[in-house]
Amino acid sequence: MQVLDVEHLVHLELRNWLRELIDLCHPDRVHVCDGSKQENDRLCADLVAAGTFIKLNPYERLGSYLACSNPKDVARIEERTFICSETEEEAGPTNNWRKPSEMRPHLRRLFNGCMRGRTMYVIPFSMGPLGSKMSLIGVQVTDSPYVVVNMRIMTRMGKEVLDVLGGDLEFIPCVHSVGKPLTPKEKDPPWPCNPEETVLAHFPKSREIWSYGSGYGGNALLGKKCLALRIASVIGRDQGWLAEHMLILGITNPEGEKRYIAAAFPSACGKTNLAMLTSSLPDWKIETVGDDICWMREGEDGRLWAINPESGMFGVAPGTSMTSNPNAVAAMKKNTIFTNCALEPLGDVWWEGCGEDPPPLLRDWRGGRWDPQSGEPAAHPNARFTTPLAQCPVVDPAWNDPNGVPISAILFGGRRSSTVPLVFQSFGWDHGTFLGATVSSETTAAAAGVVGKLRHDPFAMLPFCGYHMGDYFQHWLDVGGALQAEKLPKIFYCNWFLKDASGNFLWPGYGENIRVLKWIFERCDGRGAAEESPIGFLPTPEAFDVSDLEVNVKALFHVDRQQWLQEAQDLEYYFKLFGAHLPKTLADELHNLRRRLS
Ligand code: SAT
Ligand code: MN
Repeated sequence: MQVLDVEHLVHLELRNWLRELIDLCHPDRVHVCDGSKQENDRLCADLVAAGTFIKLNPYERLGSYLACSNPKDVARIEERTFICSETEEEAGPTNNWRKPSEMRPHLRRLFNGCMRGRTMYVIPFSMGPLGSKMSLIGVQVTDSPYVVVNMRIMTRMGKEVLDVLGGDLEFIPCVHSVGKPLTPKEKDPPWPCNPEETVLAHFPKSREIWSYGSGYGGNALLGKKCLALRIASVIGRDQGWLAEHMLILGITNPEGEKRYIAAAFPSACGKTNLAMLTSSLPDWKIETVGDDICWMREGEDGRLWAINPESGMFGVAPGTSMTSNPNAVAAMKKNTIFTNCALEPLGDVWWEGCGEDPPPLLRDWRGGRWDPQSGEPAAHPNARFTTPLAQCPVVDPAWNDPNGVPISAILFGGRRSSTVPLVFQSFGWDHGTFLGATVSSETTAAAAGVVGKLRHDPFAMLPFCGYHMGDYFQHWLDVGGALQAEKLPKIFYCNWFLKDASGNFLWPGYGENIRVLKWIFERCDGRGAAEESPIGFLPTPEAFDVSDLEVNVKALFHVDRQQWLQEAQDLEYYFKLFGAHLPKTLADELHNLRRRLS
């Protein structure tokens, strides 16, 4: 392993920035990560020695580990997430705002000496294929080796990134600390963190990220939501492209024709499952480009092209099984980091909905013997697996292509038990933007707080947009307006989560979702019949393939005028939140919806 030294880095700005951080955080040691396997092996061995990692049974899970977090550090914390723009208006009504002149001194106080007794790791990483015009480079400083080994899966990381960065390319500075300095005699807990002082600050103008106090997921792997969504959404606004909370999949029909679809759903609503679904219709095939984040911009041919800025999945474990997602199950057979899953006595992981009964003597995510009678789950509901995307059996051949893939359709969806039918198509780009703006969904365990509460989550970006949401809507209208209408992706809205009066799901979901994608594919090709309804185009009964399925088609595509008038009323109220920033086009779309309903 080649030892990289801060003082030998060729990038002057990077060197100076690191010197300042070393002065501020006072780490005992500094390690610039090269991303090599040797480095990773050593860090994993250190994590095992520290009690953070348990090495899993290599016959079941080669090169894999389980980490269990502090019970106070298990999810994203939206109340502690801040956009520090100059004015509150720039951050908009959906973000927490702090004045930079208040946040900066607060951060200086928190970070002062915060890495005492620890190693400062320097992680150069690329969001997007190395050297792609669409990629962005970040450098994360962290005192968590758990973060380093996760970042090595989730991003392209290490020496090659420094080579691309060269002496003068720009990088996005990301500073992270678990916020638990150690005195010389103190024993380090297995999951150091500081829940009382946790704060995640984003500076859109200087494009900086500072995260303190949490070691979990999106709070700590700063390339993901912080850079690839909150900061990238601001860069995309300034440069004319889109940074979205979307999966990207390729779909191939029986004739061998292929299209790419991007789809936005809130966290823990099945993006990973949809991105790699195993089709229930023979001869239809799905391949995966990404399962969480999508950057889209105009390509040379005037269409929208997309890359997945990540290189791994940070997927929700509970509910992942051979039935719901056999490809994810195969992907996580090796080189995977599990967090907050339960542990079997023979050294494999277990979670609710894994398809197998809990074995005796299960250890729960808190580290104690699990009592099946307790009513508590053995795995935390937001337990995760971190797995290289390349290990997914159906990873798309173009997933790492620096040019990305051309997008034919965009889907929006949320978790709605009523009102919204299984699938419908927008009348055009502006109406599609309106549909994105109207996404509502029941909250999940991906963020701290109440689960199952219906809330507006426009474009599934509510916790991830780095500026005023009203301006973000306008940006969507502008991006679409700049492209030729016939080259624009078609926009759809879908809802897998409809329930009947007894609370049973109306739609089987998972592999059967291919039927929805099939109709979308055919609509993109100018086939696939549809009929106009007040809310958009619905599939005609003949055009929607329910062969061999026992479902209530009528209920799945029912548009209840009363419910929709109520929905429109609620939207009118919601849209007021955006004040003068609400694009007139969207107010007009709402007006038109009302007119069509009455
Ligand atoms: O932000 S995380 O990556 O921790 C989880 C999520 O919201 O998808
Ligand atoms: Mn997500």
